[in-house]
Amino acid sequence: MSVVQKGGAAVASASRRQFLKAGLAGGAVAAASTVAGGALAAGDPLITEIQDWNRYPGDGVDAFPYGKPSQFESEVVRRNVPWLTSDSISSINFTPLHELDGIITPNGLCFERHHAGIAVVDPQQHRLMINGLVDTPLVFTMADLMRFPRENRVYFLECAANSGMEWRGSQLNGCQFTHGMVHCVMYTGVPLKYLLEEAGVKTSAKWIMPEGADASAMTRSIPLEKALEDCLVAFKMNGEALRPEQGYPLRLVVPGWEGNMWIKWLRRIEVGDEPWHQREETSKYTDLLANGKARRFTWVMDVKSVITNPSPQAPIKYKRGRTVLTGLAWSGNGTIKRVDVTLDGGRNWVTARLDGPSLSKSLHRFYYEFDWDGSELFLQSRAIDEAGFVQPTKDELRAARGDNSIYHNNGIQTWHVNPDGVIENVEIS
Ligand SMILES: Nc1nc2c(c(=O)[nH]1)N[C@H]1C(S)=C(S)[C@@H](COP(=O)(O)O)O[C@H]1N2
Ligand SMILES: [Mo]
Repeated sequence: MSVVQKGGAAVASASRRQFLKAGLAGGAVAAASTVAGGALAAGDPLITEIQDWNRYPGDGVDAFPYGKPSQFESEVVRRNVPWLTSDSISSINFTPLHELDGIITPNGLCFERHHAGIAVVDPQQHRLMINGLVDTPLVFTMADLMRFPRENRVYFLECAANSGMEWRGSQLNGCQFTHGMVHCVMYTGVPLKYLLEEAGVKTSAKWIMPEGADASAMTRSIPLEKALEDCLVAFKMNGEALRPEQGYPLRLVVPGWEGNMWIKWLRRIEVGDEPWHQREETSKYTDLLANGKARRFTWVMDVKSVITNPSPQAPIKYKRGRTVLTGLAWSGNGTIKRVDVTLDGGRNWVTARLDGPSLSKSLHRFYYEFDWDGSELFLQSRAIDEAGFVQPTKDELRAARGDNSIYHNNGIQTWHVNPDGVIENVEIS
């Protein structure tokens, strides 16, 4: 749909009719509302003068053998919160969700979480071993792996610590920081099932333990059932080789489950009959409850959503009128069935419009178009997944799990829109 921003009135009104006919979710667009620049600005040099880019030829092909974003998009980058960790080797940065649209995260913007920095692994020298409770221990080269049938699947990866700083109250001002430990790409990889079948899993086997080739040698225990169901040994993201930050040349994909289990620089998979209780599944990534006990394992990333625009890093820059609200929803239980949004902190809810592919265990994009009257708003979104789970309020989460938790915060987020369009992270639940 093209909303005409400059040009003749006739064109503008035709497109206005289409715009209204297309049916906005929630409907209420006042007839008088105009978009910025709707009226022809007499004498605007950007219209009347020929600009340089319109006059001189640009760079030829091959000026950029590997293309990159426009120089005008230099603000669209991952960002770190320096006080969060003492160094950048075991640290985290965040996906700029407020700058993106659709459901796919561009490779260069996928958030990074490393426990010992980015391993630089030569694919020629990389090996994947399968050992433990198998008939034949095996070692695969990358070339060996290319001879197995592969699959292409779009999945989100969310760190269990995403929104962790927000557990006790609102902290960080921007959805990049509150919700940006999530990315969603199309993986190409070999189903782990084929590799385990090749080695011949013994009947006593119940668990696998993938291990990374980085200096943290990260290890996690994963039930064999999940390994056989939908895990992938992936070597491509969005069609090209994994980025070094994402585990080049090989990473484990564990759909719908917490990011920590998606071992990067995957070098070994041990098959066993019990979980190993490694550091990352005991002292870390477990949910400490009010009574001081911790949940043993919490694997699935529950239903969650966030409004990405408007939001603190994406304020409203006009006084009133036509406004596009958009955001992301996801669930480790499958697809998203519905997203509701409220402009008044939960008194009235309307159903948002889902647009784009609805793929199991991947990000979903929602929109709600409305006419802002310039008054203060309390924006929230609430997602419902195909299993019927409804995203909880933060109070509901704290009632169930107490104040000590960090991980697995899927509570409803509130943005406070001030009449001047400035937006803040607040909590009203
Ligand atoms: N080998 C290895 N795998 C790892 C990690 C790591 O530090 N080393 N970090 C884990 C954590 S905690 C998360 S959230 C995800 C992050 O994946 P990303 O860097 O692609 O966003 O990778 C996981 N896999
Ligand atoms: Mo993580």
